Amino acid sequence: MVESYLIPDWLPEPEGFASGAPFDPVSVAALADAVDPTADLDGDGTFDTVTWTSSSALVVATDLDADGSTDRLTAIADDGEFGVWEFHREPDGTPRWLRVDAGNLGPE
Ligand SMILES: [Ca+2]
Ligand SMILES: [Ca+2]
Repeated sequence: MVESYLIPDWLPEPEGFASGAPFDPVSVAALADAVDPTADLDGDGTFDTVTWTSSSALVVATDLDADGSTDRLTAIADDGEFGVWEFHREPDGTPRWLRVDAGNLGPE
């Protein structure tokens, strides 16, 4: 069982984010960067992933290139709605979070 952090109260719950409700990847990534990763998603021996849970959602933050900054965020609500965001840097250096996937995991 992977250790999970509790989603703090000040963070908007990611429920409904796939339909455009606010989810702030910048805040979530900052949160992820501030704590120690608790899971090794790619199995290379270095912890790279932080997860949070609340009563209604699960958030997974991964540092893909092991530079200490989160590059990918996945949020899954308990109704199966999910969204995936990836960190990109514009040619001029401006950081940007792009939503790369969204949908619903539900079977129906
Ligand atoms: Ca790893
Ligand atoms: Ca990184």
